[in-house]
Amino acid sequence: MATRKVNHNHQKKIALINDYSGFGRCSVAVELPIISKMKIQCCPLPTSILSNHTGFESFFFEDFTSRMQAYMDEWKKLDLQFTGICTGFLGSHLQIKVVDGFLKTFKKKDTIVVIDPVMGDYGKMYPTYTLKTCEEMRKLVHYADILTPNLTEASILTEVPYKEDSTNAELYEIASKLCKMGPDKIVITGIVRGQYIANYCYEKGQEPFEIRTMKVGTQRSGTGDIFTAIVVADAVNGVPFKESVKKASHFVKKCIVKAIEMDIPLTDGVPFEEVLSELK
Ligand code: PXL
Repeated sequence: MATRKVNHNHQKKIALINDYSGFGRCSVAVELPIISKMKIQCCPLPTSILSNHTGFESFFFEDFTSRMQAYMDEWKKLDLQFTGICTGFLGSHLQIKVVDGFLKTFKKKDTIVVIDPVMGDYGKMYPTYTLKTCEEMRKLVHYADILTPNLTEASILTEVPYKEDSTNAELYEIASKLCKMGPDKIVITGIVRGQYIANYCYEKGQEPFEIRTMKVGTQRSGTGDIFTAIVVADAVNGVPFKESVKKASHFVKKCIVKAIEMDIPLTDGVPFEEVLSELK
């Protein structure tokens, strides 16, 4: 007797490849609730498990690289089809290779791939990053439809020296170089412009634009992950890029304002739970 195959693909879903940090509100811990709130099923593939993120003095860390293939194989057996795939913090060049395999297997013609090339900040690479990891990350960028680097990451990827006060002409040059590497849409995040924070947006064949929000307080962990989660969920929901970047910037600002109001330590991320119901 032939068995009827169950179809697990009646709802849009996003595969989320990122670390699981139990405290500090970053990566999967913030992206999953945001994607759910935006009415998309979220399927996390953990890259590592941490008690709390690396911005704290001490943390427990377990690398998941050697388990990822077996985990992916089960998803293959279930014939899961993803409308979106989103990648974040990747710990080693070996892990990037595994993610490359995931994209080869699960990226279909209509899958939207968003890559947040988490590599560094303030002009410096994170200590876990090596030249080899950067090289592998450059290869991964090739799969992206949307790329969400900060200025440090955009500079590392394009090998353009980091300049905090890059002009729009310089940002255009960096973004067009990134576009030639694969993605059609790029948003370079967190550019300090006096009392504003700007996101420089580049869309292939269109006039670039900048979305500015008033700078409040200092940067906090996890805000980049919130930003990327909104961008990927909106892309899957068919929201235009400009509208989506605007929404993400304003939501992040709202979360930071709430964090200041509640006197949340800088390490602890932002209390997005307090304002999540306002996210559409
Ligand atoms: O939000 C970026 C991030 C993600 N994952 C881990 C981190 C950080 C930033 O510190 O430590 C584990």
